[in-house]
Amino acid sequence: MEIDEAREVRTTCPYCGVGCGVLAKVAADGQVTVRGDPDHPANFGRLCSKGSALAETIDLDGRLLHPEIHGRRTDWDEALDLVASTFSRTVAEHGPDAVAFYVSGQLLTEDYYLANKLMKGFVGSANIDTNSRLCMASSVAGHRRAFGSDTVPGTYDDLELAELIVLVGSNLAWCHPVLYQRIAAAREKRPEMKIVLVDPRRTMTADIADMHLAIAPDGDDALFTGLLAWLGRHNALDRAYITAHTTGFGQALFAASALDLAGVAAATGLGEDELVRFYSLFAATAKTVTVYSQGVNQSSSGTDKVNAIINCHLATGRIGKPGAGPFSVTGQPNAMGGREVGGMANMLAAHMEIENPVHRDRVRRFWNASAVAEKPGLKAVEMFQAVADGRIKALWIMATNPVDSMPDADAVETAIKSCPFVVVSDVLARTDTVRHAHVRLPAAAWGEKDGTVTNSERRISRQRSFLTAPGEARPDWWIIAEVARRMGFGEAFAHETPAEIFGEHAALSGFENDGARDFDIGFYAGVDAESYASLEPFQWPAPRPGGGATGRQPVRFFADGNFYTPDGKARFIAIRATTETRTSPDFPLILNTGRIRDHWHTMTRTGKSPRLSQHIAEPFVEIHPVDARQHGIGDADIVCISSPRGDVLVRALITPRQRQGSVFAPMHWTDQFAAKGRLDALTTPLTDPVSGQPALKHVAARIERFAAKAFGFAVMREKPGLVDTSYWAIAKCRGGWRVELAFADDTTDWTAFAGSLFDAPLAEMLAYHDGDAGQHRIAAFDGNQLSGALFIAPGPVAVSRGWAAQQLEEIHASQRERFRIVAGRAGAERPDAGATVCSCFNVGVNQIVAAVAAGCTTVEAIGNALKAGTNCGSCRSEIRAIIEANRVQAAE
Ligand SMILES: Nc1nc2c(c(=O)[nH]1)N[C@H]1C(S)=C(S)[C@@H](COP(=O)(O)OP(=O)(O)OC[C@H]3O[C@@H](n4cnc5c(=O)[nH]c(N)nc54)[C@H](O)[C@@H]3O)O[C@H]1N2
Ligand SMILES: Nc1nc2c(c(=O)[nH]1)N[C@H]1C(S)=C(S)[C@@H](COP(=O)(O)OP(=O)(O)OC[C@H]3O[C@@H](n4cnc5c(=O)[nH]c(N)nc54)[C@H](O)[C@@H]3O)O[C@H]1N2
Ligand code: SF4
Ligand SMILES: [Mo]
Repeated sequence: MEIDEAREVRTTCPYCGVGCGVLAKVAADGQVTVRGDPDHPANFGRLCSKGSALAETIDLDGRLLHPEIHGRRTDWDEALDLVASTFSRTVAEHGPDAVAFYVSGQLLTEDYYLANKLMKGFVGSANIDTNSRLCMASSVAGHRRAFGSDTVPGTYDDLELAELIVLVGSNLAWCHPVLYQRIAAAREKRPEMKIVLVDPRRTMTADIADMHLAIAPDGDDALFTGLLAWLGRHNALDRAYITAHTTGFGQALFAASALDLAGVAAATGLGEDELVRFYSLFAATAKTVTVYSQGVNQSSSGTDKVNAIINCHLATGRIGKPGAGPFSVTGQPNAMGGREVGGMANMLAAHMEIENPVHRDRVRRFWNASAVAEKPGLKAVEMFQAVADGRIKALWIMATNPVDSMPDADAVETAIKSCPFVVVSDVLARTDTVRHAHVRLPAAAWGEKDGTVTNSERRISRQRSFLTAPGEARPDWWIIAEVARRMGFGEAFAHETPAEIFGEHAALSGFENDGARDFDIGFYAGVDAESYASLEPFQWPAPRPGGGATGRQPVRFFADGNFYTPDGKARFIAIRATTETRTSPDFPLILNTGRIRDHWHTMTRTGKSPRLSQHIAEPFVEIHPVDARQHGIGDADIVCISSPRGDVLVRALITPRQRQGSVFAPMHWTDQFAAKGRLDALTTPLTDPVSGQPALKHVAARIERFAAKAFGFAVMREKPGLVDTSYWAIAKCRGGWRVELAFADDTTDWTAFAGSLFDAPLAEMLAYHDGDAGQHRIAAFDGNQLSGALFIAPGPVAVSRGWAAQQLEEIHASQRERFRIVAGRAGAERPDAGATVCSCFNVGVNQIVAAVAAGCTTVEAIGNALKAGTNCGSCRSEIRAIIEANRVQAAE
């Protein structure tokens, strides 16, 4: 009966920009379950591995539960007073530009709106920037150059209607898995649909692609200017559209023609035949959607890449039509909402411009603002430089972890450490950033807070709370409003609920908006509590009735060929593709960075989930076999990657999917999960000149084999304190924790080391030592249960990870059973499942390989045999790749 009483709450997944609807249910015993919302138009019930594992990430382990000043617990009054008085005093003494907010696309729109209002309308500075600067800034800048507004014209339906989808710098299978699944399903229905992937790496997304263009890093400008020139030469332009609805075509075509086909081939590293095949396909397919993401945005030429793509769509009139258009997909759950509220330093609010005096005056009147910022503020990279050189004296960081995610992260950490006053609002008590805060403010987490988010297709959905905030945690909007009131701005920050804030945000979007601004949700101006509570997902624009469409009718932007530029025409941008060599004899490789399937950014949430932590359990670098050989690196070696900025230690993963000359490493590992895995210690502050977005995908680096004298693997029930080795990486598993280890010297007393890991008395340990072979196995028990086991070998440890982790959950009744853990080949009698592929059903790579050998040659057959891939489907591309690889092997 307990379950029946449970309430199912309709809310939204807090991870990626797909913005899937989820149904969350709390049973009477407190057990939370989460499933996809079948009625939500983003996902129609689907979820990926991260969404499916949400219930594993909401425990209170490590939560920040009370405000703290200098590490001392305090109450809200004291903390808020200190923040307000310090910000006020700093502004009074040094001017408004001496303070800054660094915020996040993971704030809800209501939080974001208030933070922006406080800084730009009342503090009087525009020094509020966001991690979206690292994420969407180039797309925003490109849209504004081309359309006169930051409008994303695409919708998810377009992906299903398209006949050609070009994925540029997007690993959709792992980063927007439900969109990937929607495309895969559409293609199953219409096999004639074509997909082209443009990515230097052969990612899992290549699995769905008819053509993979393994482009040279930053070759995209050349590829798309080359395409424009080719369309011109092959009579594939929509001349009528160009004439009626655009300007600047002549210059753009002229600039694009600077490279001939051979030049494009050289600049992109692609064959002329490949180029011609792609160009012909593009020319011949009216219904083309070009989806792009960080391989485009995170570049020193990111804005040009965006416009090079948009140019091709304008030149063919493929925009504002069903199944056609450029489509920048957002990364974070509320990246789009952040753009609506003007969360970036160079925007105002509701898509108004800070440089525009009419806009400033309008916002001032609407807010009754005491001090509207007069000029753009500092963009993220500049902001932390200003912190470093003392121009910024008080900094408030909300819902982001810049010590791990900003480029040149060691310098960012030093800057934060040197700042006289640092406030961090976070849900965790300990992150690499929180540890440096003078004031720590406990924020309510997903599941506890109410508000709205906007996804990649401009769809606004409610996040609804289904849990009570623990301890004294409070929603971000409340924290911001309290500080604003204490700074003397009570009247403008009198909001008592998120509904009131949303109502005001909606009203501003419609205020004096005669259709000149794309972002208009005036329909919801002053929305009442009840309507807000039951708000259904809707797409913007949603102007007031009478002002055009009603709140529910989706509008297709640019369908009439009108844009938001002064003359109403879209602008071609003339782009000359340049190639830049960043490598040098000292740093001969290009480091590319990004994401993996089951972790989210700095792992503050996904790191809590045993399921998600098993897919890839340690930081790694993908290296092409030829580069690996040249550098004397073997599979599973530990590798030191260094750049002029810093270095990290990660595991080698040798694969031909990687482009020769480039290496790829994930951005996720932090000081909380690895000895030296903070990848952004390597990246540089080089930014795109237009957008200020850092070039996180193209950094000169070198790799060296780390000469480990011994390797280790350990499982343990309790999280260890300090792990004293050169290399360690820790991951959650069902019975506790698993740790990968490597040692620079071999003089360690292994039993004592095991004692330090497991916090167990040395006398009670079982040990097996073969000094000559360098093999050591040590296990500690607490009664019948394993408290920890350590395996040491001279090379990468061959123990089955799954088997070892499982021992933590089993009862070892007899001494003989206990001894089995350290004797013989550990787990040899049981097949090793191998690295987890399907996190939903915990199916490992070796099980899939065995099933392939037994005759399962389709993803469906594997699903029938092992269930793998039959729940969220996020691993289906990997399963297909494993089938392919093993079929090939069988054939050889
Ligand atoms: N699992 C998971 N999903 C996520 C996130 C996560 O942390 N984990 N984060 C979310 C967020 S905030 C974001 S922004 C998105 C990002 O989503 P994506 O942009 O899809 O992810 P990335 O892995 O950052 O980069 C995409 C690809 O760009 C390629 N690339 C690198 N350089 C170039 C280049 O010069 N040209 C081209 N064409 N491609 C290049 C990389 O090889 C990489 O495969 O993912 C969102 N979804
Ligand atoms: N090398 C490299 N670096 C990158 C990228 C890359 O591709 N390569 N990608 C960049 C991109 S696109 C992005 S988006 C960034 C992401 O980087 P970050 O924003 O730094 O990453 P997160 O781990 O998502 O950090 C979110 C923080 O907010 C906290 N938090 C969670 N919920 C709440 C809440 O409700 N309120 C508050 N106050 N706090 C909360 C979490 O505990 C966590 O500390 O990384 C960027 N950095
Ligand atoms: S695709 Fe996955 S991570 Fe993204 S919103 Fe949907 S369930 Fe969440
Ligand atoms: Mo992002």
